[in-house]
Amino acid sequence: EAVNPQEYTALKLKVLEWAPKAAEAIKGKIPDGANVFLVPATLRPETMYGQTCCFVGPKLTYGLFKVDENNYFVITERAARNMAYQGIFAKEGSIEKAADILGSDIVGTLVNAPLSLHKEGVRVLPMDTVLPTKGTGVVTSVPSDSPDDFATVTELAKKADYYGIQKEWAELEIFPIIETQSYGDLCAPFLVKKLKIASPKDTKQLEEAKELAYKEGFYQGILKVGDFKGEKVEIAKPKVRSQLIEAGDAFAYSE
Ligand code: A2H
Repeated sequence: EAVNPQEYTALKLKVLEWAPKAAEAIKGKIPDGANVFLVPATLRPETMYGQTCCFVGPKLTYGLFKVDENNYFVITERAARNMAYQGIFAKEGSIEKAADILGSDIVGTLVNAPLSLHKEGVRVLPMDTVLPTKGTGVVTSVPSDSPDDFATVTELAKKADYYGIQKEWAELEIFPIIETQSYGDLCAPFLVKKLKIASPKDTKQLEEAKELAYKEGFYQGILKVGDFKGEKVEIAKPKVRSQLIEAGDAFAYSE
């Protein structure tokens, strides 16, 4: 890891409406009217059109970290420490935590997902396989192009009661966003079916699906939506990333 730093795109998903328990946890801890963002780290900024929800680890603890007077991020403390040395917070080198929030308490929160075709916002949902040691501990879900994400939303919709969510939160329409030669325009659902992946616990097949989807999408994919529609993913990827960063909806984050 130290040899090969990973350059992520950190996306700012603004909280529109808190789940009740999260609202309780942050009550009185930040100024009235301050903006709060959930901040997933992604390697595929060109897929952000396809966001249908945002995952947190239900058992993980997140912090509400101050960026500046009016803006706060919900991320792991580990990610906040890294960000403090990357010029992301107003106060270089130090972090200021306003509150702790348990992942499961954030579930149900409505957030705005930049570029997503779901303009009404997407819900925060639980994903058991979120690693606390990678990225920000927040993962934006693109089930059209990520086999992990597709397997998880399928599982959540199937067992909505068990996961304590509303079924429709996991069933937002999955729009095709990238055309590929080998797997059609819904790469992840295609591969999950082809490799007979039944649940997020099929980690070995998911690893294979992820590899296939990543290679095919990156090297053969063509964007079907957005300002760079018709362009190869390889070419469009940095353009989508720059556009998000220039709009103030994302920033570079590395670890
Ligand atoms: B990717 P790498 Cl469409 N735990 O974003 C588990 N997974 C995490 C994570 C964490 N703490 N933090 C980030 N990730 C996911 C989009 C995407 C991603 C697509 C296709 C493949 C893909 C939408 N989800 O990743 O180990 C995030 O999901 C497959 C490589 O640092 C992030 O990019 O290489 C990716 O894993 C980072 O994984």
